[in-house]
Amino acid sequence: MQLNYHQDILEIVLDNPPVNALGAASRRQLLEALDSADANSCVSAIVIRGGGALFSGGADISEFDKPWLEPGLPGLVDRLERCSKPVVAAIHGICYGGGLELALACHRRIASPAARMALPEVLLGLLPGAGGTQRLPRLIGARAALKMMLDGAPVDASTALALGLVDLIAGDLAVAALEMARQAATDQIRRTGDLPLPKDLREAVLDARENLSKRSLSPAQAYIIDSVAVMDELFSAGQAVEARLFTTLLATEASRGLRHAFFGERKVARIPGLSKEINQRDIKRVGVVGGGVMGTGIAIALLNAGLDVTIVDLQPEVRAKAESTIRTTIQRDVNKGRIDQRIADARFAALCIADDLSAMSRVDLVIEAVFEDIEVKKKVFTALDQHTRPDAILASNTSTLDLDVIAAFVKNPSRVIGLHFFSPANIMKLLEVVRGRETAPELLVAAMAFAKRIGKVGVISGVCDGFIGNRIFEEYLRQVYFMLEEGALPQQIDAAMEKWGMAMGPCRTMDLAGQDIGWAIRKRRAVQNPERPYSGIPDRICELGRFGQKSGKGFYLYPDGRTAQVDPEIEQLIVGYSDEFGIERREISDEEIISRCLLAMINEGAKILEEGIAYRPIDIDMTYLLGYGFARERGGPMFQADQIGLPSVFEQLNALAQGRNGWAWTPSPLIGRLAAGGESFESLNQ
Ligand code: 3H9
Repeated sequence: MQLNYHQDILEIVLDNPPVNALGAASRRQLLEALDSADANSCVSAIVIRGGGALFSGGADISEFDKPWLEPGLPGLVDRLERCSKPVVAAIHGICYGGGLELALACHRRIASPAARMALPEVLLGLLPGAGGTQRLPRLIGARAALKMMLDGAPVDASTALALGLVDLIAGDLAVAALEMARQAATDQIRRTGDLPLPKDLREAVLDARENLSKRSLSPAQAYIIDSVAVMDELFSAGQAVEARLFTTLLATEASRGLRHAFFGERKVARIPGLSKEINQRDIKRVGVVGGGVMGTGIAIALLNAGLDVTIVDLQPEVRAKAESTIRTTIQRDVNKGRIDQRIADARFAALCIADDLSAMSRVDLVIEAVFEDIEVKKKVFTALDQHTRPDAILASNTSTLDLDVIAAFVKNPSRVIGLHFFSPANIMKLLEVVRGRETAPELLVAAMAFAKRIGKVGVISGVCDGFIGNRIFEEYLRQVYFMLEEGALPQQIDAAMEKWGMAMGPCRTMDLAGQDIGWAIRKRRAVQNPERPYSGIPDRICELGRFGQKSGKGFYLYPDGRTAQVDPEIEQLIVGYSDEFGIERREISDEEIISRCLLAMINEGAKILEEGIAYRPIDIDMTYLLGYGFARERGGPMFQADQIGLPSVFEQLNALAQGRNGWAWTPSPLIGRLAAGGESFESLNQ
């Protein structure tokens, strides 16, 4: 923390890079600075600003699972508000969470035009716990404050000014803040905590509660409303409730899961064992081979990120469809006010659609998104080898084929990498970055930077059938199908998993993805891994031509093409299958469904770790949170394993291995070792 004296004004500069988080050391220094300024008759006013590019990212989230160190943030913020000298918050860049709560306790606030302010605690399963729920409504009204706290989204400087969250916007912030402090020194101090209760308190709370019942909000959102609802003329009364609710939320699995995901999203970007010296590649022009659904989605994601895109497809009707889908999707963003026409036109101008791979001669990166057949891939990669610059990166979007085999189709396999997008590619945040045996390390660095550039999170996987995501999904589905033959029905399994936190149940997911895709994979695996058979139920469904949504029926009926409707024929088929194979159907509880699905994911995840396919458990968790609809509050399968406790996971796997289809449950030795050593998956995340 720096202290600068400008005659009688003390300027306190928060200095805790990279985000000026208000960790214990910063809090201590700030408290000391305030105490000494208060006692110093030469100081007539104080300015607090952030060093570097931002004011503050808030409380130090990494301290939340450790014992609290004094001074706590709520106490410090109160102390600041009680300061006998006026304090001005000079806000530039980000001012989030505890950082904004600090600013709220200052007596005046001035912001730079590009400043952004938010109380995003809700996104971590928390509420603003340093007086935010009590001060923000007093300052800007209960309705506006509830909105900011319930969605956690930032407001820009001009919105903040209109709301009364800041008093002034100034281009030359440092100078204007000193000027404001000088003026404040002659005025009476305005303390936010002393403001009267907001006039709209009752009404805003009632409306928010009504929304709560309509949309079933999260516990953090419910507590935010509760904390605002108890606001009292006596500030400390509401604050005490806020503190209690904050502590309660901090201990919930949801908040721990969300914080795990927050750090995980950042951790996966670090590639273990790679030197920081590796040069970044500049990727500006990208080629996409294949104009189908996947290629089109990838192209939209690239265009949205401002890249030049060349799509090559041999078939004129596919090219025409790709172009019209891209135009419609981008134009929809204009119609919805997300971008202006000028940006849309620039995106259209950056698109080129061609019928020959010679159009790839200038690109920095090619992403192949053609049919999942090794012979087709061979043709494409052999041609790309001739038509691309020797230093261009060649990426395959394959989801299940062996990347090392694909890389061998080109003279220099070190320039081949896997970039596995998830459908719809312009929406899903996950990008599985697959490192082949020969992939050059600099390509991994380039691919991870590229993922970030196009708004995705890259997770690195080694080569295996299905990589991280689909390989685990296979074991999940295997158990789902076994449970169907043992007594469950698709609607029960889907409902149980969705209630637990999956965005979509497994049977509905397969209907959406296309049952024929799963069928083709099962046929291939039946040859490659005959010792690991599936239940025959999904094959029976495919034999009836029920490929899911696209054919109007799969596990369910889709009368309108989208909404799943239970089909008694499927129940008959499933029950008939059990009879045919002499499998005695029994009641399967929702708990068993959830537990078997989860244990299957955990066990395969552990095997993937042991084989070095994933670097860390967090890579698996992020794959599932970002690509497979695993609820963020649940933290991912490996996080869940730690919640259950590895000794219990190991014991349950061993018990299952003794039962029906026990071969599918051979416990991962890694789980056994970690359990015996009293360790967790989290211990491998460092
Ligand atoms: C809170 O304030 C509670 C209070 O109400 C009550 C308390 C009693 N703490 O995202 P980036 C790290 S809750 C610790 O890549 P960007 C991050 O992990 C908090 N660390 O940068 C990363 O580390 P590494 C409410 C933090 O420029 C590095 O900083 N606040 C924190 O893309 C760079 O981060 C929030 O929820 C933190 N608060 O985005 C804001 N923030 O380099 C959370 C970041 O080792 N933070 N780190 O991987 C953000 O939204 C973004 O980080 C921010 C910067 C927009 C600030």
